[in-house]
Amino acid sequence: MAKVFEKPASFYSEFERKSAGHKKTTHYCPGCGHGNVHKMIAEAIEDLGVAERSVFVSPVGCSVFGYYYFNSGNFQSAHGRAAAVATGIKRANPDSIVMSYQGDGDLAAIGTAETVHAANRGENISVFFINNAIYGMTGGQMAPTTMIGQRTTTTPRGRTEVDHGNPVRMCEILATLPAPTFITRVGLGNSKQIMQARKAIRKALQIQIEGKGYSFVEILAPCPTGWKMDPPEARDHLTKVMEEIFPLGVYKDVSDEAEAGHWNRISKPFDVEARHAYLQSMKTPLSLEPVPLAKDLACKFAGFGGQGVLTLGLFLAQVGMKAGHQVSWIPAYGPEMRGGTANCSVNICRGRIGAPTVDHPNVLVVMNQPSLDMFEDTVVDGGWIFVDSGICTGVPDRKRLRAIMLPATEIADKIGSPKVANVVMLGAICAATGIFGADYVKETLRIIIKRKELLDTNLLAFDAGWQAVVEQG
Ligand SMILES: Cc1ncc(C[n+]2csc(CCOP(=O)(O)OP(=O)(O)O)c2C)c(N)n1
Ligand code: SF4
Repeated sequence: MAKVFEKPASFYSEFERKSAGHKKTTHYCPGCGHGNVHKMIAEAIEDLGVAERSVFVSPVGCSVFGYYYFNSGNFQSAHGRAAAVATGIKRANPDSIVMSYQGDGDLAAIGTAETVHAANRGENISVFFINNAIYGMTGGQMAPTTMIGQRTTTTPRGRTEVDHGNPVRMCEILATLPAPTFITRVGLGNSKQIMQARKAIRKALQIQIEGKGYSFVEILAPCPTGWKMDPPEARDHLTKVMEEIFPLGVYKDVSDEAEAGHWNRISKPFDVEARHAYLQSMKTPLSLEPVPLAKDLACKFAGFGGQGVLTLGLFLAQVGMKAGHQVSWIPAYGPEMRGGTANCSVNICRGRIGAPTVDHPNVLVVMNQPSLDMFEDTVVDGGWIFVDSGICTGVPDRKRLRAIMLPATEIADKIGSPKVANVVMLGAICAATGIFGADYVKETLRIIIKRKELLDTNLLAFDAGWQAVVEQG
């Protein structure tokens, strides 16, 4: 039977997103490692039969245009954030096969925190780390992996330990963590290494397909342009020099022991179950019992900057969190520090939160007229709207919405501080919706507000808001 060699179907046959005249070739320089690795990933995706489920997360760096080439789901993330973006995609779509593809500047400089924490959480993703010891895209500056003595545009006399520190070795660092399943370093220096790299890429994807957790494949790759070498010289440099500093090999592999869905429990430096039970049994004075939630809340809090609408959202989100629910809080600031508009979205849900921004709230609090004008129509039918009636001149549509008109700022003034108008509103929301009991919320405020005088004023404000709603019947 004839063997047919062709481009994998998970690679576009023509790169339509590129400009006219460049639809057949990649944008990479001759001899660049990115092209090789792209091809290996595309072949693996196809051979493993996951093309329809694959999502490729491109970084900022020379491979920023990954979406030109991969006929898969594609995301282009902000610099260094690929592992965080991949985490979000995977968690929201557990059936997807998510690849975080990153250079050394992206992964080991600006993105170090995301990288370490995604690995430490044992996210079920595959990370492909292209280490060419330089910032290729921006013209050859020093990278965290640049070697001692290596000349770059920012180390014209060579990197030194004293001025710049030693090259960062990511496999060695990540292998100290208990959660990752597979950590390996491979190279593209010769055909034997390329075969090993191919195998490692497949293995990383296979581990994810089986739900066994986090894989990290570091690939030593040539950058002839940044290194000022021709492609054969660059390959030699890779095997003769880079490998000494970055030894190839498997740094961690617990894939045989890993169980699907329990990947971050597989290597046990201590008895995880016993430790967890012990921590759960600790009763600190600050712990609160969970309370059930009758209805998911999607809230928007809006007003002038300085009125405390963001803090109001934060308080309610914290109460929801203490009560044991899924919560999110996303602020949106106007450009001015004070006097500008501000709003935030808060979700408090029994299940997973799909998107943190709230476009159609079932609870809206408006502390000024522009916010009432802007957001009233976005509230779902039958939703709640809380209006600071001392500030807003308009009246919401009471036929469509459940409206509470409350002079929150005036009430706060009487208590002694207009700043606690937001907590007056918090009291009103809890009283009207019945979402959380007064004692429970006040207990949470006692935990989160540390200064006694502030706490006392806030507790008074909460009670006043609650009372005002009770009096309205
Ligand atoms: C927030 C931010 N900071 C800096 C940059 C500039 N920048 C673009 S790519 C890059 C480094 C790329 O190097 P690397 O991750 O090693 O990838 P390579 O280009 O070598 O593949 C930098 C610093 C940017 N785009 N965004
Ligand atoms: S600059 Fe280096 S990393 Fe970038 S495309 Fe060229 S060879 Fe590849």
